[in-house]
Amino acid sequence: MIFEGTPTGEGLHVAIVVARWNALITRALLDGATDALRRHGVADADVDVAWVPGSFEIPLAARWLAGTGRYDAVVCLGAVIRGATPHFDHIAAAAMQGVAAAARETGVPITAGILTTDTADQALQRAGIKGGNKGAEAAVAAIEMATLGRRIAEGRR
Ligand code: RBF
Repeated sequence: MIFEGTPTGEGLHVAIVVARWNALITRALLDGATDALRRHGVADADVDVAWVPGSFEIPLAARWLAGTGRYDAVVCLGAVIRGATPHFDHIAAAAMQGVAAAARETGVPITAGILTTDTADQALQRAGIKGGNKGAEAAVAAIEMATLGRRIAEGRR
């Protein structure tokens, strides 16, 4: 049997965690994510958003949301920009590894639209200012994983 998720979000409940740090960029990611969820059939009323201070705090909020059992998937959005700070690698790694751990612990799909870039300009480009929006990609990946999980659990294609 071959299992595959689909980009059909009808009836799904989705939570979004978004970091306030670099808010100009993360708001664009949030716009991309909510727009993608809507276009793929997720009802606005079935989408909840939780703001956290920075990307370092994303995993805990994602874990809390996933742990409620109310959501089919959680989408995480942040922007870690290298600039001149040695903190960059630590924050980026903690955010990504923490998100992965929260997904494993709960069994709820949690996707990461967390940008890690050298400059704010690069982050803006990946937040849909000129083209693709990584928030939208993370939202569609969440829908795909939620539908894949259902199909695997039910043993059907
Ligand atoms: N959070 C981000 O989401 N993106 C960043 O680029 C970012 N840079 C930071 C740089 C420094 C030097 C510090 C101290 C924090 C930064 N944070 C950033 C915030 C971090 O994710 C977290 O919210 C704070 O460290 C509080 O725990």
